[in-house]
Amino acid sequence: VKGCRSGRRRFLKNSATLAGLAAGAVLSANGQPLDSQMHAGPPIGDLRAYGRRSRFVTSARGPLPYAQYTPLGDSMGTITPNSLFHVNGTGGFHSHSPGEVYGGGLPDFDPRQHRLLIHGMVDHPLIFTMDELMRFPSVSRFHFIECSGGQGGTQYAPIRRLNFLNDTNMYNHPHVLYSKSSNAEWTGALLSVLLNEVRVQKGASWLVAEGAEPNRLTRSIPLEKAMDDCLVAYGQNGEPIRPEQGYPLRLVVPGWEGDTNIKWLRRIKVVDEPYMTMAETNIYPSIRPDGKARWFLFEMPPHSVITFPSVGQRLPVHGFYEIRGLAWSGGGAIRRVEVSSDGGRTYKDAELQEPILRMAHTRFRLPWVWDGAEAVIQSRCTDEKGQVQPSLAELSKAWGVSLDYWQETSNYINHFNPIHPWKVTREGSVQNALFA
Ligand SMILES: Nc1nc2c(c(=O)[nH]1)N[C@H]1C(S)=C(S)[C@@H](COP(=O)(O)O)O[C@H]1N2
Ligand SMILES: [Mo]
Repeated sequence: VKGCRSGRRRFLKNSATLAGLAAGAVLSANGQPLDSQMHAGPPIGDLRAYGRRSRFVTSARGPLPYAQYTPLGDSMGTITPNSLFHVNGTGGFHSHSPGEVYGGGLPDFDPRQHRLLIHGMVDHPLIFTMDELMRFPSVSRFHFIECSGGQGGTQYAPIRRLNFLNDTNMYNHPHVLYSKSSNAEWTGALLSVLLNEVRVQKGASWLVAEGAEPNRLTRSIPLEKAMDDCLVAYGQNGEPIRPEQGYPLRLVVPGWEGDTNIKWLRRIKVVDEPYMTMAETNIYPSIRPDGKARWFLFEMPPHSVITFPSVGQRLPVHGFYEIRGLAWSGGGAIRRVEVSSDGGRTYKDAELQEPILRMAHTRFRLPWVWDGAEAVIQSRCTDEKGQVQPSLAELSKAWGVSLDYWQETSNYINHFNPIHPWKVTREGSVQNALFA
């Protein structure tokens, strides 16, 4: 409260001075005259037809060149700007499945040439052009897409082990909370409408979706989900889907493992069994220490993280702060987020920012006064199914592994969603405390 009050008093004092002064001598909250903070900006002729952000804004995907995760630590609200949306499949170094290698550069499909084929167990197989797809009722929905996996082991471990990166020192990157989960408004046709158009035959129960890039990532999806809420999307946050996200067409499978959201979608085959593709047999069934693996665990579990204060950030003074974060779940809407500032001993309910949408990032916040002592802050969310985000200890118990397993294993790990503690040091820096 102290820092807060003194800041407020100074503010009031400045306002009092203001009353007796001519405009122009106004002081800003940091005590500098306002006019010294003004800039002429670029000449109007330099403004491009397609806008750009201020030259003072530098937030970027990273840590490049190995990964292109969303800098969630810099996020505001719930929408991920298209330029900062997580990108999977940049090929080579970071790729962990053949499907994730584009096979030479970013795909560059001409929408006039692009086609979607729907065939298999249907009465009327059809090939759709983009124009034809756009004539179907156009639905817009907010959904997160989160890569479900990361690899354990030592090589590039800080990148591959966690959905939330914090130890990027070894790559000499600036610290920021990176995430493999991004959130956008997707616009497209409902897959169910297209499937009704081709008339799915009796006995069909799955479909196989395939991307058009050279490696043709392919995944099997239950027909039930396809008929429920999947989108064949061409729009992302008010503009055509970005090439990195699958231009001109991608499948959006709300709340399910990122890699079911096939980008550069070219083919859907209606079938009566899963096809056991490379991605679903080799990558996404995470192998447990006892050698067993759970297959086709599609739905992403409840996940939340504090984005402020988070790794790489610094609290300049003691006093009032608003703890802010994001929560999401493949199980539906977020019902509750609790925040602790004492390492999980006690929790308080955070306020959820509306709109609270199903399978979408949800913003939460809680007022907090930092007294200058070391503090461990963390969030825990609950979704509409009543699923609660586990602590690392609870998650380890559920997997039947030790707390060290996650850092030691070279197995590919999926659905890693533990409560994520950040330590605020007495100097005000914020550090990862997950494995502390
Ligand atoms: N065609 C195709 N679709 C793909 C991929 C791919 O390599 N090729 N990667 C998948 C994976 S593993 C994930 S996590 C998501 C990520 O979507 P994003 O890059 O838009 O974040 O796309 C999925 N769709
Ligand atoms: Mo992924």
